[in-house]
Amino acid sequence: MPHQPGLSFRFTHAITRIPADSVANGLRAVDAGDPSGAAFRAEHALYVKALENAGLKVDVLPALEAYPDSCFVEDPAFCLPEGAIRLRPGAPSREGEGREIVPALEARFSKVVDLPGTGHVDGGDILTLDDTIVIGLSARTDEEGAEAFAGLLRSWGYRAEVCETPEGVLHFKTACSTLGDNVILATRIMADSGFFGDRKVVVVPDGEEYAANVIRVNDVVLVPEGYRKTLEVIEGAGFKTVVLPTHEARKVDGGLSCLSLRFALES
Ligand code: CIR
Repeated sequence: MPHQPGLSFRFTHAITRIPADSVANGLRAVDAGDPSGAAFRAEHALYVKALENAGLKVDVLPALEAYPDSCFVEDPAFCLPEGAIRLRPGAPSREGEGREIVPALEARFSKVVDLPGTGHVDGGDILTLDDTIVIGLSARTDEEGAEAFAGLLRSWGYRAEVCETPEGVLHFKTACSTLGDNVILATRIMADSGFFGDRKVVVVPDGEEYAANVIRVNDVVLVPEGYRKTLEVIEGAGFKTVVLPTHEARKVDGGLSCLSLRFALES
């Protein structure tokens, strides 16, 4: 795929979904207490505002009580300038979220297609760089899904690579993010994995691994609140930052990237 400067961080639009009260039943690896729907909605409102301040038009979808994890809209779909792809999330309780997000995709894209086959891919396992789209195999993204997704991307003219998400990491992007401009933010284990070739990797300081999930949105990097050392390394690498609370999302293994689908459209 030709290098598309800014593919990974130049956006015009985002789709988000308000957290439901049922988020208290959201999936999590370790129980650190239930998130509160009301407190999560307050944090979510700040998140939407930050995306708007970064220049995006944000579609805010209504809460879906039937799907506790449905505010994590990154997982059931994937968007590129030329079209959207409905994915099949790997957790059985989340599989129906793909169907629920289709109307919002159709409102923004003339081309909306399904992940071919019967395999599973969570959007959290897809890292878009300016020259490659990396798909991490994980407990949620299986080989069949990843290969079908990579094939679809290649048919659209993109370069796609499938690799292994390190053991014990929920999603590939739980442990790394693109800061744009060929710079990756990653935990030590991801930085040492060799996935990123000769790209510059900024390593998240020990003990702050949760802060590896940030999002570059146009001219700013959104960073979770409470990770001072990571904030310093990102700013030290020359990026402007905006800090946002993610305390409720974190209780159910969610981070900043999971809460939106971000894309660039011409109008
Ligand atoms: C889940 O386990 O599916 C949700 N509780 C959290 C999803 C986070 N999504 C993401 O990292 N893309």
